[in-house]
Amino acid sequence: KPKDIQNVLKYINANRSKPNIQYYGKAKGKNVFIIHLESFQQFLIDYKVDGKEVTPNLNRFYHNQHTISFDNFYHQVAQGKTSDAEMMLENSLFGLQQGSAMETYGTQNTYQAAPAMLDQHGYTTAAFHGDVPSFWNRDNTYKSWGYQYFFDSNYYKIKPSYNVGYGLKDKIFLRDTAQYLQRLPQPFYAKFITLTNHYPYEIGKEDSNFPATKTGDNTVDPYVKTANYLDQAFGEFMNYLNKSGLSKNSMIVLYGDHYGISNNHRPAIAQLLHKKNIDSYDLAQFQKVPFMIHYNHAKGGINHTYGGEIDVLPTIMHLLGMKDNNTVQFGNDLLSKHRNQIVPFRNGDFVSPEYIVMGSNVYLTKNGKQITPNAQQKKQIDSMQSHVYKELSMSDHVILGDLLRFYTPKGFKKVNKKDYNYKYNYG
Ligand code: GP9
Ligand code: MN
Repeated sequence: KPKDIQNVLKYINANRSKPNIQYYGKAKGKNVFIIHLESFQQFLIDYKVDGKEVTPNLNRFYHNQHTISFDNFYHQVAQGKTSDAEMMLENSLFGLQQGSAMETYGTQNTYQAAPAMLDQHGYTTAAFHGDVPSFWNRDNTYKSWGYQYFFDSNYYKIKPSYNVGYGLKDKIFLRDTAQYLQRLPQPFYAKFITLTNHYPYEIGKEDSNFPATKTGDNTVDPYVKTANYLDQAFGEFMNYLNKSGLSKNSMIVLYGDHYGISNNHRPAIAQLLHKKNIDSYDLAQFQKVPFMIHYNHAKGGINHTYGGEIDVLPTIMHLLGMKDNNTVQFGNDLLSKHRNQIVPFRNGDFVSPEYIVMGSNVYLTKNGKQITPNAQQKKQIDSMQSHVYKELSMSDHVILGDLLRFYTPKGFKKVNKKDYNYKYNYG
């Protein structure tokens, strides 16, 4: 068993992509903001309802010349939803086929996660979230990942009007976060998990008068309203970051964790996308979520590389100028020039610049045509498919076998969970 990790490392080392010198280390020493956009899909970017932009602030950010924006970035979550996204983003390990790895393997397993690595590079690390700490077993998992602080809902003064759905409304959450943020020694790595744009997409008139869509599907139609509210909250937070000067010495990273509209709503999705019918190709595209990176003077623009949540950590590490020669991470740097662009979904389907494979259906990515692969195409697709299964099963092996306990990368200090206590002290 301890030997298994050596096989994993061998595989990862053979597949690692080289950093792009145009970007490597360009955000070195900066604060890092990870802003989790709940249930936020890429199609919302520049989307209009009744002629009005749903997310004007995010759109502006997306098109800013110093934002590196990705338009072929996919979520890769399964049943663990938010927790799968967190697992991928902070460890570059896939979530599990079933359940939530944070719940079943968050407390006991050994990890070499982003917070621990950045801590050891002199960063203060903190997570902020307006829900109870036990949701998705965050209170335990974050210790395994080495978060120094976890500001959960107990840290926020709550009035009845402050809550909707799962917890604190995004505007209140981000506003009241400043008091803690101001006291964090810099540089810090801080993640903010928003909440309001979550099914069932409830929001009062006083918070958003944005018009709902009119597909007639009640689950779908209010989605743009809470997305608009999230956008307002983001806009206000950016104002704060700009006014306080924090944005100057920070790298701001935005991502959508997963779809907000599930595949069970095909007729409504077709209407939203102004299409007569939608097929598996459209549904695959519909799994795109935003991924954006912004820092002062960044060489921005829309980047078309194909990637997903598994690729975030290597990308961030390279921007921060951190070497990843010996890490166990399954993704690869999205800014690298020569990278593997096969994006696995958790069920083994995948997207690539050439093919989109959904079950037994194969599509050409460039035009959405369904094909019956010829011999040569079949060979290509088979080899991509086995790559996908290999990655997923190796990652599963790391988590299910707790393999990282048998291996500590050079220069990395093992996390000791007992070092952390997130209990709010009501003193
Ligand atoms: C709850 C929140 C929601 O704290 O993060 O998680 P989700 O339902 O999206 O997985
Ligand atoms: Mn979520």
